[in-house]
Amino acid sequence: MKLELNALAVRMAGIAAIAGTAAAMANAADQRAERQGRVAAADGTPLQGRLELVWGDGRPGPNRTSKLFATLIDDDGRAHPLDAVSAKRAAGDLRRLDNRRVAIALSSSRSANADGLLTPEVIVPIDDLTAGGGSASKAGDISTLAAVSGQTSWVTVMCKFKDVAAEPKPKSYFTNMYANTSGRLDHYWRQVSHGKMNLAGSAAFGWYTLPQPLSYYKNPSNGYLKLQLIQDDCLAAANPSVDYTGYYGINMVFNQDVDGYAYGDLKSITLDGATRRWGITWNAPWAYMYLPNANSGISTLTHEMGHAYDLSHSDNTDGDDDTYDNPWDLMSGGWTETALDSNYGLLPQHPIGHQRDQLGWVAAARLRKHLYTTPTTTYTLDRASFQASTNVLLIKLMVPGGSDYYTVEARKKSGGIYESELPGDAVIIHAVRGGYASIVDARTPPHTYSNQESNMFKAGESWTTPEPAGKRFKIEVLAATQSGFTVRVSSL
Ligand SMILES: [Ca+2]
Ligand SMILES: [Ca+2]
Ligand SMILES: [Ca+2]
Ligand SMILES: [Zn+2]
Repeated sequence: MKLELNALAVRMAGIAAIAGTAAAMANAADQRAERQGRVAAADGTPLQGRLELVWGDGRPGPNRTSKLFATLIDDDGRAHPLDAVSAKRAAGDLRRLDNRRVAIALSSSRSANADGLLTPEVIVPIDDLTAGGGSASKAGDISTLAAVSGQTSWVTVMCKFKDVAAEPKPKSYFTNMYANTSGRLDHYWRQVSHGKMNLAGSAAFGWYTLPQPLSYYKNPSNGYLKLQLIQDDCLAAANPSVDYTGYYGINMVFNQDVDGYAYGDLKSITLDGATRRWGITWNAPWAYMYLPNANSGISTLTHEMGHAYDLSHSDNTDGDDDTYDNPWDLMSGGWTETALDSNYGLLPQHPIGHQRDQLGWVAAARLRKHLYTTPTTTYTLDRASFQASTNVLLIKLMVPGGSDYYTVEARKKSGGIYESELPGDAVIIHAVRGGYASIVDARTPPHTYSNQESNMFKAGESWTTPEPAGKRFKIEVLAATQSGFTVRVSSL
């Protein structure tokens, strides 16, 4: 224990030193180039800039893996790829620092690993400091996502490798993917946002031939797609025909898989004379079309669009490294418990209530915040897919003395095509800790995949949150209704 405390003290001292140095640097911009030159020599001077994270989602299947690419963009616009494992360790919760201004102290002994990736020792946010207000204590605050509303048009850019002739689908396929008809993207996003946003004005362009063969876009040391390189070439190929400023996001579709991953991000790009954030996704054929005997289809492309709306994965509570084991969420499942379209493949299920809430899609009149001091209350909870309902859509149970809470929502298989393959009709509960949601399980230990009866609370069943007395809630499902459940919440 003593050793752990000592290690923490050393770490805290390091963070304080970086914060102090960063503040000094902000007042000495003219020295920046010189200092960054020294960073390249790894003398311990912090590097600063904007941190960019890109999610990589492995091809769907039982051993699906995720990948996180972390890059520091310095003030001269240079990209410094970071080793993600070191970066996670250095930041604590790396995901909270996405798109924030950070200072990074590199290992003094070894600044880059064998792949040429920088290996950070400590990463701290400094945007509060450079803004002249607040303090480092704000660093751990959960950032609130920007609400997504109105028209968010997307453009699909179809790019083929110079040495691969195949055109897996014609342009009409990608244009029709955006239709406001069942099983297509405009319809899906209108449904899950309860009409708060749409994809009107979306379009597709291509095929364009990339200037280089496939191997050129593959990192020889780790086999991964070179995301920035193929983005630059693909968007440049379409640039004369596409005015990117008219779109919220860009779905890049390629004619062959390079590394077994699809990617999605919300990132700052300069295009057509504008510098702003675009949603952007990188898709292999399995992420956008049906392939026989494969877990393929637009559930993955839609999941990447979720990342491009700034959503993170949800999870369950089994404690494994797999964040694809919550089949109730677009941002976790997507390859089981989803409907299948013979042309577009696997269709996405709805996002969980926590994701909807983050994007501003839960109407205030249908959201209930239940505090510990709130008297015992019975709620009429309707299935999350029921847009026209005036009953409760989402209950948040606020744990006293912190920012953690639980979400309670109802899901039904009768909620349209996207919900038709759900594990069942039930109330489901998520623990939201540090801003990230995990579906709870009444069984100990939790199931490794959360499509089980113990993840579903039905009439006559109840669950009590695990906090100590004085901080916990009991959730009782009293009865099923035609469109949901009645749920009683009491404090214990
Ligand atoms: Ca253009
Ligand atoms: Ca898990
Ligand atoms: Ca699992
Ligand atoms: Zn993902």
